[in-house]
Amino acid sequence: QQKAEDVIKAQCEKAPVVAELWHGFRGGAPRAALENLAVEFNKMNAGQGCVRPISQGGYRDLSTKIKAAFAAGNLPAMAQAFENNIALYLEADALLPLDGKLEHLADLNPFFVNAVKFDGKLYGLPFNKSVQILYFNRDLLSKHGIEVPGTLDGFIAAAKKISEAEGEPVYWFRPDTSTYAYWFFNMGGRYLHDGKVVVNSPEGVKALETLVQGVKDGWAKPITSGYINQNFGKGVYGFSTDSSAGYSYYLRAAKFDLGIATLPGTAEHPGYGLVQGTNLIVFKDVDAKQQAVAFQFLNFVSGPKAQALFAAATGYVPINLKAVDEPVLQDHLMENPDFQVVIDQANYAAFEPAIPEWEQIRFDILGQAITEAVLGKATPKEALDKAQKQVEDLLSGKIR
Ligand code: FGO
Repeated sequence: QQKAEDVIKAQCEKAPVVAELWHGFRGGAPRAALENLAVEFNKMNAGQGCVRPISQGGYRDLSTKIKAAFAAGNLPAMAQAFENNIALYLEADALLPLDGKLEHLADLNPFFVNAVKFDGKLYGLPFNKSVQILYFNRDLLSKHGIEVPGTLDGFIAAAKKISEAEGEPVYWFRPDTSTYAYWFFNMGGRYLHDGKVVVNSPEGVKALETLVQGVKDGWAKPITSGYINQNFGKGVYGFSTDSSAGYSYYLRAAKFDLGIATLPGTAEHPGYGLVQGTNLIVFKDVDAKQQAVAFQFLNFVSGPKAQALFAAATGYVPINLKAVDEPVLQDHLMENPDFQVVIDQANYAAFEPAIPEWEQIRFDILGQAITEAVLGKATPKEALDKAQKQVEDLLSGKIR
């Protein structure tokens, strides 16, 4: 079988119009699923135009390259973008509104659609949107007679109990803004207070203290290099709170019975999971023929069938609400009933702020603070207070 990338190359050589799609998938099921959609689209659209997905590295490499392309004037027709990336690109007036262009809009998850509206206009198509879920080692829970925890306290208690019995921490986490968001949001935290970004709220300190204390108390293990699924085998894995888009990677790497569940929250409802993954955007300063192909592609990939295929292959949330009625997704749910977790968790989800500076804040400021505190280089309060100062300097234009 020919590699999808080579098929696309051949398809685009013959096409009168080539619309590039810059993305941040390095490989694995997400990249394969995206390329498969492009192959299908290009086949249908033969003789008219083709879409060529181009990996730019990871998500942050992608936004760096897009910013460079603003200056160089070599923007693609389409790209993936987080909500905060959209806010940033809008400062450069670089995006085409999608209002009136999306065939499936009425069927798309309104929660995700709402997140890509800026000043009442639609600037993105939610495409590969993920939500955090609870991953767990079913064998380990059975061994210790522990049920899947439903509440935050129950979660900590379960992690403690198994960790004590195993003699090592079984809740694995990456000390980053994503993992932290789960604890932060479920302890009642929010980042925006009357339009001001606050990263050192009492809830923020409490969330970070919980992780730091978890490490000290021996139930939480920081994974400082690679994804969690890349570290299986290096100890006893029990739980993680991670993106649903990791599902294919986790399944492939796990030598144990992998379970997934909605996040521990309260007695009344599941915990809130951070929404990650990206939207597709169309750039303004690009040939109209390419833009026309881009719009056709957006309509293709947001259809129920394409979304059913894409979600089943990856663990991303199907953004078209009709995707669940598609035979592909019905069959997938029969074979793997766990997938329902992803759909259910999408009802309990939360976003980080969609402000232009957020990417810088989440990695270079807040992310740094979280890592420092978890590694014991500062107390949670010290680390977050310092981060708050940096956020204020950044937003007031001092360090931009
Ligand atoms: C990733 C990043 C952002 C922003 C969140 C932002 C930028 C986070 C987090 C930093 O599509 P998602 O849900 O999941 C990714 C998907 C495709 O690569 O598969 C996941 N993956 C990949 C390989 C693997 O071995 N295991 C695995 O789980 C991968 O995480 O996006 C989640 C992880 C991070 O990239 O370290 O979104 N994120 N908000 N990145 N640039 N800007 O505002």
